[in-house]
Amino acid sequence: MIIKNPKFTISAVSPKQYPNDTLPQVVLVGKSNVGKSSFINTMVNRKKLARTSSEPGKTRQINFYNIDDKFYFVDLPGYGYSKMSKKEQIKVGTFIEEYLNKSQNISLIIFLLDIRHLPTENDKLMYHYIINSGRPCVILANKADKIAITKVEQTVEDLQMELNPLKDLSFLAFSSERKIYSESVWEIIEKHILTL
Ligand SMILES: Nc1nc2c(ncn2[C@@H]2O[C@H](COP(=O)(O)OP(=O)(O)OP(=O)(O)O)[C@@H](O)[C@H]2O)c(=O)[nH]1
Ligand SMILES: [Mg+2]
Repeated sequence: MIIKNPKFTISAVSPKQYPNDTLPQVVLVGKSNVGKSSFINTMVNRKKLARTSSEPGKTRQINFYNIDDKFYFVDLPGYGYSKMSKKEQIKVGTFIEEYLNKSQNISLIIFLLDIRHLPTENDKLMYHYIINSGRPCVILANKADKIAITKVEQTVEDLQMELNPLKDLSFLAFSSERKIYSESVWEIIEKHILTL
C-alpha cells in the first residue's frame, strides 16, 4: 500500500492553472453541498485543507491538491446550486465541462450522491456524461452517517438500481464522519492511480 500513510505531503496548485505534469488525477464531482471538499479532507486526515461549508456553493474554482507527488485530488465546484446567479451557474458548468473534457490525466472520477436522496436530473446528466466519456468512475453514496447503519447496504443498492441498473459501476457507501468507509475507497483509488 503506497498511500495509507496519514503523513502526506500536500500542496495546493494554483486553481487557475491545470498542472502540466502527468501525475494521475482523482476528481470529485457531484452536486453542490454533497460533500466533495469534505471527502478530500477526510481521506487525507486534514480538517481544513479543502474549504467546506454548510452553505452550498463553497467551492467556486478548480483546486488541485498534490498528494505526496503521487497523484492529485481535484476539487471541482458543485452543480445545481439554485441560489447562484444564472451567469455564475453557467460559468461553473463551463469550468466543470472544460476540465472533464480537456484533462488528459484523469485516472478516476469519484461521483458523490447523497445517500438520503434520489439522483437529481443534474446527477443523471452527469452520470450519462461520465458513462459516455468512458472514464473510470466509482459512485459514493455520501453522508451514510445520516441514516441507520442497518439501512445503508439496501439504500446503496436502491440508488444503484435507479442510476446504474446494469451494475457495471462500483457503488459504495461513504461518510466523512465515519472512518469505516474510507478503507475500501483507498483501495479503489490505489488501483486506478497505479494503472494509469
Ligand atoms: N453528516 C455528514 N455531513 C457531511 C458529510 N460530508 C459533508 N458533510 C457536510 O456537508 C456540508 C457540505 O460539505 P462540502 O464538503 O463543503 O460540500 P461540497 O460538495 O464541497 O460543496 P460545494 O463546494 O458547494 O460544491 C458541510 O456542512 C459538511 O460538513 C458526511 O459524510 N456526513
Ligand atoms: Mg466544495
